Amino acid sequence: MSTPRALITSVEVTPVAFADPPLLNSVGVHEPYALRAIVVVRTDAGHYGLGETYGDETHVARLKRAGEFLVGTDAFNINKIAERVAESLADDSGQGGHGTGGMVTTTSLEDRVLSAFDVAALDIQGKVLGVPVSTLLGGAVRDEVEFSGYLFYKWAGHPGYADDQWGAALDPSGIVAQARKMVDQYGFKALKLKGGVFPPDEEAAAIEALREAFPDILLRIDPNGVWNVETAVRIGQRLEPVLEYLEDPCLSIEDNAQVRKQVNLPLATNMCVVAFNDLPPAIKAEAVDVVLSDHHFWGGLNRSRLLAGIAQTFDLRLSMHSNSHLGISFAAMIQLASVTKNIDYACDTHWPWKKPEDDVIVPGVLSIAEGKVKVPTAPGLGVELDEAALARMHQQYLDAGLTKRDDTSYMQSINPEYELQVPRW
Ligand code: GKR
Ligand code: MG
Repeated sequence: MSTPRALITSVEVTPVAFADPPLLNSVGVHEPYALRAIVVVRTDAGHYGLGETYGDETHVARLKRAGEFLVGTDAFNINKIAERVAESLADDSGQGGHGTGGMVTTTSLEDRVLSAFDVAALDIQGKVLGVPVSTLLGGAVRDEVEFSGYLFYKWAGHPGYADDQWGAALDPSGIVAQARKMVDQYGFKALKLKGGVFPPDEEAAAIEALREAFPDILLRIDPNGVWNVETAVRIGQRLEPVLEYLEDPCLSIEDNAQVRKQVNLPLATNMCVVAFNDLPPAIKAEAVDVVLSDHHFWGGLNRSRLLAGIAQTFDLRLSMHSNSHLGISFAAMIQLASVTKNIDYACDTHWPWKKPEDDVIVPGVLSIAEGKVKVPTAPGLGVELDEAALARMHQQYLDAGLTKRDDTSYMQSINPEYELQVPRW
């Protein structure tokens, strides 16, 4: 049997936009549309592979440039793809295009550009060989992946738009009502509250109200690093009896290390350990217990497997971080979680926050029931591109007129007094 090959003949990168509710966070509020970039890699034998990542224009420009460097490369050689991506970035200043609205700016440039191509190449490999991506990554250890319900403080609707189906959630009772809807609809067994929005004691009260309303559900809070050490220790100690883990109470490795010494809870992060070179100092400082992996900035699925190996070696636990995303990213997250034995917690997802009809994949494959998603078993990622939907969502991007995620400016357009502050409390 000859060695499989799949020569890349073209790479298309298409920015798309989808409706997003006014979700509040530590840097402002989500805009009416979230942006993503859809990567379609085509091969000489007529296969295509899909990738999805941030839609900020700087990132899109980098993806397009990297795509040009990949033509002629074999989709079975991801090491070569990584080399070509690095070459495409040789003269890059590294500024901008982080895709997180300024919340996390220290991810590796090469890894976040490589990620979408790693996923697309694996999708192609799976289609050529007739196996799911999970098989290429060493084989699924679970056939369903568990997700947590991701709660946000939010307004009833974007100013000037109709209210959305979720309603307002601006205090403990609003958060409990939102959680009730999420749990009824999706069956989540774990809930995470996006904090860093209101004074910490109010957010702690929301967690306590959730505990009372849902005695058996696992709870987490994530203020995205805007608490100082003193606040983080005080609130952390208050919530010791109710939390599964405390996520990014402070921003730096040093501050989180101090908090961890004084709070008897696992400390999780997707902000102070976001690249391979963060691991040695974080491990040395004993700053965190749980790394929230995210293939979009850890270099794709292959390099996320490497992270899982390092985590196992150094006795770190793993969970999974999410940003607003569509179905291609969701499929990739699910394939990765299905093969990662040491994911010890339900993974995060923003999936419930988007309208089901807002997607670029043929619907019907991915759905959350009982808090879990069945791992697709069709070749590759297991999802197919809907070309008409891609065109429609690209038009939505053009009509939205947004070129990058900017929660802060949007918030300031509504409340001119709003200022960024880290730490805020
Ligand atoms: O969607 O506003 C948001 C979140 O705050 C997101 O951007 C974070 O990256 O979910 C993320 C987190 O866990 O920090
Ligand atoms: Mg987080």
